[in-house]
Amino acid sequence: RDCCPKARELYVEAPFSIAMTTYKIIILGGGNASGYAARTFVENGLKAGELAIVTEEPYCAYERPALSKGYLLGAARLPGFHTCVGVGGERQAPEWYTEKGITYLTSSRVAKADLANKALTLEDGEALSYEQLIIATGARPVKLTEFGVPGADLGGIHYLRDVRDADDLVAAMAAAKEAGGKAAVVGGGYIGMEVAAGLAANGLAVTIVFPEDRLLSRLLTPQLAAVYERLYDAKGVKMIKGAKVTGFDGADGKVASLKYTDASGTPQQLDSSLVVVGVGARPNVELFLGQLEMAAGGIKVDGQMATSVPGVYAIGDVAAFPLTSVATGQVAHVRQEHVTHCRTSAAQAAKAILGLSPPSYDYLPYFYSRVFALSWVFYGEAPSDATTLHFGDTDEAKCFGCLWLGAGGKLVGAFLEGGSADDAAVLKAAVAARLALPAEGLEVGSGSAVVAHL
Ligand code: NAD
Ligand code: ISD
Repeated sequence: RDCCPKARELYVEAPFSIAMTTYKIIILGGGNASGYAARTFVENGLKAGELAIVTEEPYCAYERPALSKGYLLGAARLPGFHTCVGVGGERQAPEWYTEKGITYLTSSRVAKADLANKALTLEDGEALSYEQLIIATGARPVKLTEFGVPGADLGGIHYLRDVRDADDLVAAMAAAKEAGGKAAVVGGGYIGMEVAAGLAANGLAVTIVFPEDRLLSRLLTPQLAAVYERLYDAKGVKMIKGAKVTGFDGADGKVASLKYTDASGTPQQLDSSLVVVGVGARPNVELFLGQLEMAAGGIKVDGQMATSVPGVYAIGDVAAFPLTSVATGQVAHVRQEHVTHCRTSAAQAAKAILGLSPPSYDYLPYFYSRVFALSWVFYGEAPSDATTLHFGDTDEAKCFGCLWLGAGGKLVGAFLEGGSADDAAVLKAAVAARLALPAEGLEVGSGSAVVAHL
């Protein structure tokens, strides 16, 4: 502006001043994965001022799985469950980031990501630039409004993804209980099962409405699902299977009932002043469309979590990484919406950025859940064409499970309810090693007996 008349004119006329803050590393998205990446950077000598985390959430990273479990029971509240307490690590409350010289921009939504110019623009116009970028934008709940379901925008219809959603739900639960109201849960997956258990534990009359013939049908066999369904039944939770939600009715902008067609196609109605919807999640990729290669609905990465643009990495729910199937041995890009992948992919990207050249990402799919007093783990895959071997005492519902045997009797998946951490570790190792087992004649006793056999 001092030497060029045109620049001076532009400078004087510009309605705002353009200030660009540069960081060595920016993490875009402040979910759980960002906290785990920060931890790995700090463990490896990050210097003050090198890292910024930008998130639209008003909180520093926390262990998201708590929201559908302990949070609904009043057992988890911030700052108690900030990352990394989920693995017994240090609790990274906001002061932790300040002490480490990490800039944490909360309530800051990125409106534009210009990967060619290594620049991010926040909604308020602030501009940031980076040398290396980690994308950790996660996923958001699929909404029934996206399908044009009539009445889906009424008040009292909840989704659960972040602390704000959980706070809204906790307040709505209290109000519904006060009013002696009834709650409906749409979807029989992870959110459906965990939230229904939370609502019931809070004394609400709950009905789960879902299209499949059993709970968590993408994982549970009919035999396993039957055990959990008996438990829900015993807790007074009703289930409407084979149902398609067709709309909601309400008064004064607030939901009063849910409409659905039952398994025979007959229209039905269910009174409910509180509805929680858990019909899946959608990765947040919109900022990067046309700039990055995509796969499986997410951002395609390699075994270092590197995307198709040099210096840009993706981790957690949004990343589609190469995974070797335990069942087929084939490699395909997949996304894993699970906290363990969130943690390990975060560490992987941080190490890659630090030049530590970690071995290519090697991940064994793992899922877990806790409902009422029950708690299960699952390792590997549950292909529909595998031979399943159920074990344990499903009547007592204390310790039981299932093994999935693929080609050649190789163990490709294992589910265990109620076992010890040591039992789970044995199953994990057996699946990772694709242990060959005889489908016939295997002694299937209690969970522990099966583990001893393995
Ligand atoms: P999900 O995929 O586990 O379950 C979705 C359920 O909704 C299924 O039963 C599905 O058939 C049903 N559904 C789909 N469309 C529907 C429709 N139009 N009407 C009625 N039902 C419909 O997804 P979720 O439960 O919403 O969970 C969201 C995300 O959170 C997932 O990534 C999940 O893995 C994650 N999560 C995981 C855990 C855990 O691992 N313990 C717990 C909570 C959430
Ligand atoms: O294990 C889990 C869990 O309980 C979740 O809610 O993984 C999900 C994550 O929050 C999604 O990555």
